[in-house]
Amino acid sequence: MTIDTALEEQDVLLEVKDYKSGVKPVWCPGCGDFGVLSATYKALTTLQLKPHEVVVVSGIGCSSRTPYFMRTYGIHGVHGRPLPIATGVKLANPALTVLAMGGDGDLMSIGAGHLPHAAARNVDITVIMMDNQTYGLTKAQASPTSATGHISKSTPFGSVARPFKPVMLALSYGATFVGRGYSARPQEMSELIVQGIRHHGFSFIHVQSPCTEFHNTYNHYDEAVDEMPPGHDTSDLAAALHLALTEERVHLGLFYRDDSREPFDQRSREFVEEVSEFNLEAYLKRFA
Ligand SMILES: Cc1ncc(C[n+]2csc(CCOP(=O)(O)OP(=O)(O)O)c2C)c(N)n1
Repeated sequence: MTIDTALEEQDVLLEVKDYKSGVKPVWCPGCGDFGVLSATYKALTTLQLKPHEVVVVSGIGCSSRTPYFMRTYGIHGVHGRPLPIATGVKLANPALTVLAMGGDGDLMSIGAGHLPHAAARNVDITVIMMDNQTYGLTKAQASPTSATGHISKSTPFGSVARPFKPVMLALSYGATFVGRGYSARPQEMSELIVQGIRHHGFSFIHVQSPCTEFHNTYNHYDEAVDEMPPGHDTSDLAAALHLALTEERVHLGLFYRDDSREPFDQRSREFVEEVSEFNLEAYLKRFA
């Protein structure tokens, strides 16, 4: 898709329609991913980001089709690899706003090994994980976030594994912005995405995004979701971890943020300057 840069150059107020590609989503009726898509359109509109300044990177899955529906740049990558691709895009052009969007299979299963590294490096990208607790595209195998006992095509006697806790993982890997949204609450999610994009560092937004076809959890989440407890201190990592481990309630909103750490793209620009003064011989002597 080409982006009409005439619109970009003018100083016009961008509206939600300006971020829509015109390709109609192929998701099933009621799919939670519609809520995530509309929250993302809304967030880009709030931030008035020019479509050519935004890159949406995904892997493979129903949720990973998102870039097709957005009038931004996009890369529909390979399964599990949105984070390395998004990291490369951000390092190549730090001026871009880079979103990595995918499912619980994509980011917690085949791509799980990339999350710790991207978070620990504090790459300035915003990850939006659409968690339906199943593999939707390949028709209902259990995923790493499926509940213990979950019956599916791949677990006919019930899943034996304990479900991953994505918010807890992101916090423990060192993500500097961690929040949770729910597809049925797109307005709140949109505000979280705005904050995540504004945050200069690695942002991880976990979204409970039910799959109406294979694992319809709307009734469960309508009842289970909750606001952040009053007075929750978003600079307190231990408090955030404690909330993330809570089984009874599913808290929505911002768990944690740390604005003190230097993002990776900034550090890597400094490397370029350091490399020009680098003395390889002297360096290697340290290890002789
Ligand atoms: C290397 C590789 N292995 C397996 C697949 C098959 N595959 C495609 S999507 C997918 C899982 C999708 O689940 P998720 O990421 O949770 O996305 P959803 O469809 O639920 O949104 C799998 C296993 C693939 N495309 N590539």
